Amino acid sequence: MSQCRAPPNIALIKYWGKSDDLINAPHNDSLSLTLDTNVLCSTCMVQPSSTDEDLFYLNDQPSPISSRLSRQLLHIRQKTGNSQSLLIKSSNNFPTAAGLASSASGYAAMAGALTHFLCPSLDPDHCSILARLGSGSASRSIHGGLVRWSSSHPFSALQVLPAEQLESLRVLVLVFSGEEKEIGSSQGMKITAETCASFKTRKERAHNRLEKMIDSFKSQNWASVFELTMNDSDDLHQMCRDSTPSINYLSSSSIKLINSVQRINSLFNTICGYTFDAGPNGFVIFHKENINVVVDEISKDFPDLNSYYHLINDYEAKSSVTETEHTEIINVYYSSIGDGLTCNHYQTK
Ligand code: 2P0
Repeated sequence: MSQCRAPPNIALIKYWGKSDDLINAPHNDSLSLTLDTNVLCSTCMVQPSSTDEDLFYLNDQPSPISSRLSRQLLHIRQKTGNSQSLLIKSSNNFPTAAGLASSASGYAAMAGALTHFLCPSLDPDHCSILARLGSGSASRSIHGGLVRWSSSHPFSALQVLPAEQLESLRVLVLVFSGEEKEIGSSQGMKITAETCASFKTRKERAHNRLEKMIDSFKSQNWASVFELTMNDSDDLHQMCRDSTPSINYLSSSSIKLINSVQRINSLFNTICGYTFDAGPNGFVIFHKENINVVVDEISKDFPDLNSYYHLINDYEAKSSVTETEHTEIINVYYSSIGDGLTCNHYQTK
């Protein structure tokens, strides 16, 4: 049996729009940081099925095989010529209702376990392509560190910088809502592509920012990395609002967090950046030496961050921890930059 673990990733230059829906080919290149599997992770186990059918379990519950998983299965079977039926078990170490997309980590772990079980000699690039067939952003979770996913054929994701070169970077995730979003990202991308005027020049904007951001990472110009991150998040959410129907993924808490980060940056010379995906939850990126300033300032606007201080392991709480009512924040994750997919093979009896 093969078992793989994969983390989520957070895009600094966002994937939004597809040039081919069937294979999740992206409209523009994107750039992401891979999170740490010790904090957030999906696990997938693949072994031979005891029946003639493929069987799938999600979080220990028998579940139907989604069209996305079918696409992965078809692809790997065509590639390997191996058609044995499989038992596939996938689970997340974070609650499905945590308000965080589990598709990137989930489909990356599935791609890893299917590849590892059926064709261990396939290279990680191919694994990334298989992950993409499940969910576009999953292609980036195969690799660790800073990852670029290309919008040119064969649309694979490649590592730009390994995690060890990003050792002091941290991502603080503030979960504001666990509710299902009204418009999922695939649908949101389609609406934006069809109706938003500024989408026509999105590819160029994303490309310019991405090239500048890679240069900024390499020259360790962190203020520029954080500025570009915020600009691209703002770009995505402006395009969504300018679509018909207008899509608003941000909540009043997200806006408040944007204001907190802007205040921190005006007081301390751009030491952090915010970014938001297709939902209200906030991701704040900074270096661990700035943790105290970042957390202290954000706590002024979000007093209930107090009760999560124990999860923010670099933070030295200066004030006494007071249990406050959880009015806005429903969960907090604090992650360093991780190494991506890991796989193991076990002999089953
Ligand atoms: C990203 N997002 O780059 C962007 C930013 C959301 C906002 O990738 O249809 O779940 O499965 O390819 O990967 C979410 O989209 O979409 C996403 P599919 P996916 O992270």
